[in-house]
Amino acid sequence: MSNRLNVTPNDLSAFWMPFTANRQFKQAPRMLVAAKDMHYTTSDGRKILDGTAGLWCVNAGHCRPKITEAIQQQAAELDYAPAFQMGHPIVFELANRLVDIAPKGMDHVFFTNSGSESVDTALKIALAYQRVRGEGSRTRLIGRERGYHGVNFGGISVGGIVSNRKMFGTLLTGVDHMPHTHFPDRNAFSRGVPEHGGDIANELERIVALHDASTIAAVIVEPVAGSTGVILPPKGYLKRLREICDKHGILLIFDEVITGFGRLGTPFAADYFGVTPDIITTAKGVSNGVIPMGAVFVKKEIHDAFMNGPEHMIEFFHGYTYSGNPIASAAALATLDTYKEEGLLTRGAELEDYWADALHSLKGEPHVIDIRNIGLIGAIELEPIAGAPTKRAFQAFVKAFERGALIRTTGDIIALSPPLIITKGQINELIDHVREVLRMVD
Ligand code: PXG
Repeated sequence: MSNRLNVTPNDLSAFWMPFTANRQFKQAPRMLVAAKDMHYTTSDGRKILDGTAGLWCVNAGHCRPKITEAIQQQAAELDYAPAFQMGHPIVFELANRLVDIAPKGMDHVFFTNSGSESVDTALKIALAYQRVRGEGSRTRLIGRERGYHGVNFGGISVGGIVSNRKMFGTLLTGVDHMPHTHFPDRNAFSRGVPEHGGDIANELERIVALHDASTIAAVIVEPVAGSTGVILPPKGYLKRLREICDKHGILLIFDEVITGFGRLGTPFAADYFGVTPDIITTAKGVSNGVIPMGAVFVKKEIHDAFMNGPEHMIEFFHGYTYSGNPIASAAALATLDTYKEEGLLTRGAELEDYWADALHSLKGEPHVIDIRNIGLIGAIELEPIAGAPTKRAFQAFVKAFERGALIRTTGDIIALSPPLIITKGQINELIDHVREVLRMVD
């Protein structure tokens, strides 16, 4: 184990931390120095049960031997290979392996290094595809209120979380947003997919009528929205979006950065809902979060539409220095092996009922106004403290960490998304921590 284990840095000021209350954190830092399977170890030597798979990414659990070894070996053998006009075998093998588990028809993969890059890549593929097929007037992109599609300019333009957008100017032009699908008045304490509100998908027809289909390239949604506080698609919603997109020649993009790779108990959310989009964005679980990687899955027709023109010409002017990086590719292959050997891409289905029962046992605890679940995702929504939104949930987060559990909060919502290796005993332990914490907070 690293000799850094017990060293606490004494100057925290240089690192400007992402999505963090920097001044508050630096007064009382929460430092993780090691991890194994379901647990982190803190700098003061405490074990923390990981209720969030890191940030929704460590689906196979921490420091899994196969993945660690693959990275070590690859780093010693071929560290980096240019990604443009050159190749290395392992990334081709990875693309094939990914296509094997992807929904039928998603036959091609474009590699990126994060969810944000996957989203911007997908939006660019959609725009360019409409152009290469002779529909160049289709330049509009449609997102959704409360959507999260990463932090790059394309992603925040189609995204719908106001604090992620308001500081950054006019963003992309020609973007519109569908309404979100959160109806707590009708759907509170639903188990799984909520019953009410699926017809809100018809708002897409209104947007099409406003702009005309001939101006719209693509619609992007998270099949299950995570970052905004776990919002589920009501019954029939995604199927209806698919129908409307088909009717109007609009591409449908599923942002599966958190739902991809087993989170719902199926390899992808597209499998869970029986709705196949035209493009799927992924990251996180593709490499178990261990090394940055993202993968955009594309239908054959879309890919093939680019394979025209002179053969010496680059077909798509897009890519990253690290697209399909050898070490990330090795990590992803070992991740897929681990998922397969341990049945992790479908383990969520076996645990879904147990998980739902455990979560919903929190009904009636102080401050709880809604509980939502799907696959191995759970959300507990708290009544905000009057005049101090987010404070109660943040208190819960800090107290849970002190007690030995990592949970995630957004607004006044606690979101849970443990590694897919979690045991029933650990589910009980996690939920008991949350129960105790709810009884402690203001
Ligand atoms: N799309 C979706 C649907 C995401 O959830 C991204 C894109 C961006 O991925 P990158 O790799 O660029 O961060 C995400 C990321 C949380 C949380 O606690 C969620 C994400 C990231 C960090 C925290 O909900 N999702």
